[in-house]
Order: sequence, then structure tokens, then C-alpha cells
Amino acid sequence: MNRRVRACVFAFVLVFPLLAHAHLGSPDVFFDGLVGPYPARITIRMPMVVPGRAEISVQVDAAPPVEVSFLPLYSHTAVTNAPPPDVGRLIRGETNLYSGELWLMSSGAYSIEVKIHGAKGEGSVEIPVNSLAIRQLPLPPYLAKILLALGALLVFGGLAIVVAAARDSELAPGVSPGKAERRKAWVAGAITALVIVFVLVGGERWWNSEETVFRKGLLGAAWPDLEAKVRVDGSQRILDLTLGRKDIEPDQSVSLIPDHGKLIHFFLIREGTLDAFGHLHPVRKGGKTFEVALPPLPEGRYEMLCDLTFQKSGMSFTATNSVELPPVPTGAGQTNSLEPDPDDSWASYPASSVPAAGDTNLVYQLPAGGRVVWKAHAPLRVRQDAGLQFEVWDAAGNPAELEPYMGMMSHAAVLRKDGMVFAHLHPSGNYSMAAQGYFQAKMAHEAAGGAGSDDSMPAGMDHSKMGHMMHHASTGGTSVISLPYEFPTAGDYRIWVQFKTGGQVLTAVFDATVMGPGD
Ligand SMILES: [Cu+2]
Repeated sequence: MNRRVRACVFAFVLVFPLLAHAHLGSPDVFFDGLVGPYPARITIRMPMVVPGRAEISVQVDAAPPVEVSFLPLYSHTAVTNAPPPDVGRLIRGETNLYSGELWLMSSGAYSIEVKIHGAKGEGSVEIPVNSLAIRQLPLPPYLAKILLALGALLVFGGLAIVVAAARDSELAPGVSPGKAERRKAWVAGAITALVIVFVLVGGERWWNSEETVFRKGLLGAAWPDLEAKVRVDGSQRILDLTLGRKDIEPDQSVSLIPDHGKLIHFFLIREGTLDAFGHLHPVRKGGKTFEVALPPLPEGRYEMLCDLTFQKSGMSFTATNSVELPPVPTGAGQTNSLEPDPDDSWASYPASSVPAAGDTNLVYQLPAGGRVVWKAHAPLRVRQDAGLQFEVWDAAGNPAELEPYMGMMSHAAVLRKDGMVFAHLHPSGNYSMAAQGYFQAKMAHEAAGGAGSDDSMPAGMDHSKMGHMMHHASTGGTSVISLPYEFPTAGDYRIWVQFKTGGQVLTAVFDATVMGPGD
């Protein structure tokens, strides 16, 4: 950075970091693409607790019979230690829809390996998921009462057996216990009571410490903190990001796995009006600090959503916070100290240009001509296939030819308007490709004779392997974007659909209202 041109510094320190989670509030994982020779659509419903059962459904586009199987691979153990795969059941009355359940026993990154075996051979895909407890289940009062009663029965029953044994075991049948036997019974009873109290107190302590560990893993503790401030440097506004994690030492470097060739995918969304949006890629400055030159987004308070995947654990997260952007500086003609990333994109648009949710004609007019049409779909419902399909038309009224950018035909962001749900979608699904690369590298490393520990992971991830995992439609020549997704909760959402055409990345904006199951 050029210190001489640094004219003045605006510092905005932030409110306390909000809690963050991969796909904020949207834990279920979707995949759409090829599994070997078979096109398949896979849905993984994640459990809210650990250990918990993930529900997996696989829709295979192939002539039956095929066999579908699932296997959970854990980041901290060798692949060879994985249990035998579970075979998916064909759903009754369906010809190509299979389902199954997998227990995820530990907290951390897992990869769900889905294998499909059929007439055209075998194919498999790794779908990374985060196994994290999102909530602690309460103990129902009736269950507490039953357990308490059973516990009391055990304690008093055990005590009675010991007392009776000490008093009566050496007596001949029919003889009443004397003073000596009664004293012996008292002593044995007292000792047993002491042992029981000791066991109960120890048990409670053990339980409490387990609960403390669990609660630490629940929400917050392991998630990255995010802080940012903006400084004005000549004609540029530069945003400085500091990433943290409560268990990372201040001087430690944060190792991240690149996703689509970028360490961080950073979204800025103007709060309240949601009328300005940026998708930027900060570059590393120090161990935990990153910087990015801001595009000409209007001033105001912005929500920051920062997608990243940790190299050590393979866990992917979305860190969030908010930041105040100062006005665009007027230092025209000055040299830029920080080159923006060529894949950075942004849009700012009047609120009136966003088609309202429920409009019969969902058309977004692109400012430079052309339009994006959200294709007709059934009313959106919670946890049902949203069937998101968008068609892009150029200014002349012809279907636009889409080009891949950062390896994908589209990058889309979904935000519930209160900020409680955020997801980053692609035509291939919403899983983290960086985490997928992590598991592919782990498997390749172990197959080559490496140990199963994640500490011995090769530093460089093999991204050349990811190309063939991508969606069959990622080669261009289409004007339609399909995004596999289910909205996790009811409410009002905004969707930003990004695509590249004519060498330019464009953003279309839509609103959506998602109804609950009973509405
Ligand atoms: Cu993306």
C-alpha cells in the first residue's frame, strides 16, 4: 500500500460481531450435477444436534435399477476407518427417488459420499457438510420425573440389598438378627450411602463438564469473528478486514482454502433498503487481515457476509458483521494503491426496479439493457424445492449467451430481509467447493499412504479435480440459470442472481415471500 497517497483515514469500528454460520440459518445442503455418469439431485437435511441423523435423498436421472449408497467421512479420522456405507431405499411409488439416514456422531466437517451404481457403471460424489449442534434439546419434564423415580428406586433398592445382605447373609434360616448383625448392617449401609453420594456428585460434575463443552461448541464459540474499518486512500475507499476465531491466538495466521480461486467471498448489502450489493474478494495483508478496494457503492451502513473455509478443519463458515461506508471520495485522477479483483462485482439500483414478490411478471430490467425473467414457479414454501430458474435476455430481445465466471454459470445470494438467513448458491448446489476440495485432497493424500490426521494435510489443494465435479451445464451456451435450493424458513427474502454475459458480470435482483407449511 502506498502510504504517501494516504490522505486521510476514516475508521469505523464495529458493533460486536454477530454470530455466524455456514449458510447462515440455512444448514441443509443441496447438490445438482453429475455423479459419475448419472445426473442426480441430492438433498441433505442436517440434524440440529450432535450426534444427530442427517436425512439424505437422491433423485437419479437413470434407468432403474440403480443402487444408491451413502457414507459419512469425518475430517479427523482416516477414510479407511469409515463405517460400511448405508444403502438408500427406493421411496415407495417412485422409480428414481432414494432416501436414507446417516448418523453424524461428532462435531466438525464431514463429507457425505454418495455412490450410484447402475448399468452405466459407478459414480461417486463428495458433498461436504458441517456437523454442528445448533441447539440443545430440552429434557421434557415428564422424562425428568420418570428418570428421577427410576434413579431413586436404584439408590434405595441398592441400599436395601446391601443392608439386608450385611444383616442376614450369615444367619441360619429362621434366626432373627441380633445386636451384632444390626450394627454390621448399619455400617454397611453407611459405607454404601457414602459411595452412592460420591458417585452421584462425581456423575453430576462429569455431566456438567460435558454440558459446558457442548455449549461451547454450540453457537459462537468456534465461529470466526469479523471486524472491518474503511479508510480513504486518494480516490479509493479501502476496507480492512480482520478475521478471528475465539480459539485462534492473536498472532496466529488464519489458513483458508480457496473457493473458486478466492480465499474469501465477501458480500456487502446496504442495510434496511437492500438497494446496493457487492460481491468482492479481499486479498490477504497479514495473518488475519485482508483488504479490498471498494467499488462505487453508495455510502451507508452495510451488512457484511464473509464466506470462508478453514484449512485445518475443512469447516466452512459465513462470518457476519456490519460496516459504515463513507461517501465515495472525489479524489479523481489520483493513482490507485490497490487494484480491484477483476471478478469483483456490484450493483446499486432503485428500490422500484426490484419486481415485488408475488408479481405475475417477475422481470428485472438490467440497467444497461436486457432483462432477467424469473421463470414461473409454484408458490414458494418452506423446505420445498424452490425451483429457482432465471432466464437472461439481451438488449435486442434474444436469449443471452451466459459465460462461466469463477468456474460457475451463476453465483447467487439469498438473504432473509431480517438478515437471519443467508446462502450463497450455485447451479451445482450450495455446498462449499473449498470444503469439497479439502476432502478430495484428504482422500488422495491417504490413498497415497499419508496418515489420516488433518495436521498432515498437504497445504495445496488440488483444484484441478474440482472441474469434473461441476455441473454439466457449466460450459456456457445457455441462457437459463437453475439453482437448487429450499428456503429454510418462512419470510421475506431478497435474491441476487449474478451471471456473466458479453464479458461483464451483471446482477439481477428479486424479492420473494416464502410461506410456512401451514399458510
Ligand atoms: Cu459463488
